[in-house]
Amino acid sequence: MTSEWVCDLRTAVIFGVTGQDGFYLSRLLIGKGYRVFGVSRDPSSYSSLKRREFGVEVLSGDLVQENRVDEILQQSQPDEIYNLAGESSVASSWKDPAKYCLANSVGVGNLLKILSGISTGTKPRYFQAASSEMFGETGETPVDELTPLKPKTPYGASKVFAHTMTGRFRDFLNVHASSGLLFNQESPLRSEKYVTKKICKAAVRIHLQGSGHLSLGNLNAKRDWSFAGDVVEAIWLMLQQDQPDDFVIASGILHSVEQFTEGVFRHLGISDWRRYVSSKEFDLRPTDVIATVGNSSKARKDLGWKSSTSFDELITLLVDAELRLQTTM
Ligand code: F7E
Repeated sequence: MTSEWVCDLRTAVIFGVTGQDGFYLSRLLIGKGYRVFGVSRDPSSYSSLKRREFGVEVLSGDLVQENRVDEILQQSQPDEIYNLAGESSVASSWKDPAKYCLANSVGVGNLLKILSGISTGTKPRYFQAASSEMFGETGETPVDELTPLKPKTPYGASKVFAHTMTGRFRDFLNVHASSGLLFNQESPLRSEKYVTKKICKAAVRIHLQGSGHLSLGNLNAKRDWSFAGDVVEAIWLMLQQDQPDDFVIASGILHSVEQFTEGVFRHLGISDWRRYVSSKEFDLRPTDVIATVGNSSKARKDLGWKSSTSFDELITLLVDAELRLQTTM
């Protein structure tokens, strides 16, 4: 059930406002009339971003600094807190597991502790960005909120702590805390560390220059990709529920990296894409989840949400944005 809010102006704090999802969520909330505080470890980098959303009040802060987090919440008095902060590259998490643990686990522990101690005034609602990487290898059978978590990577393990604590602070300390088990969400704002951006950038360059090469890892890996702009709608809807809960947010459809690559080149009118692409399985990370697909029935039923951008539409959106970027540079 969705709450009927009585106040006109709600206030939200977004930890991790500089990332892709931070941009789409702040745009959504500003559009809904929220006052939005965006927290960043480096606010000066936010003001130089081309993709910053105007109207966001940017504060400096890091979830691992408990006192600073406390100050931010005192200053902003939020109705809603969205935690999109942390380290997000699965491949890089092998190089520095402690950094991932600090950013993705310890910081969330700090925030939940502070929230559980708020006894007067507005008790903010909390959203935690969890990840499909927490499941580990699940094959082509769709997973849901009750599927056991068996992460294969330091990144996945760091997210399991945060997700589990979100549930326990909800169950035992009465925090209005919800966790979104987010499957891969993409947009033109992704960095080249992620496969969709890497493919689109190289393919557009090849299309414009007539030559070039794209070196990938495992082409057979399959992912459940959605558009980040759709995913932030689900994130917002989660905090509009009277009862906090966990929700799988996914398209429910698997595609391989090969299908994505082929689709990108096809959209650019290149059918013989294999001429330009090489692949080395597990060249880029010691192990990989080969396939993971989500069952979002609960989100559909309780939130009225579904991933509304199809795989082909997502490819079109990403490639056309990359074309615009490379032809105006
Ligand atoms: O890889 C394969 C790679 O790095 C997707 C993050 O948002 O989603 C993301 O994690 C697949 C993997 O994303 C290359 O091995 C092949 O199987 O785009 P990705 P990810 O690792 O799935 C989850 C849900 C998160 O929570 C994360 O924060 O593509 N792949 N060749 C490649 N991947 C990369 N990056 N580069 C390649 O050349």
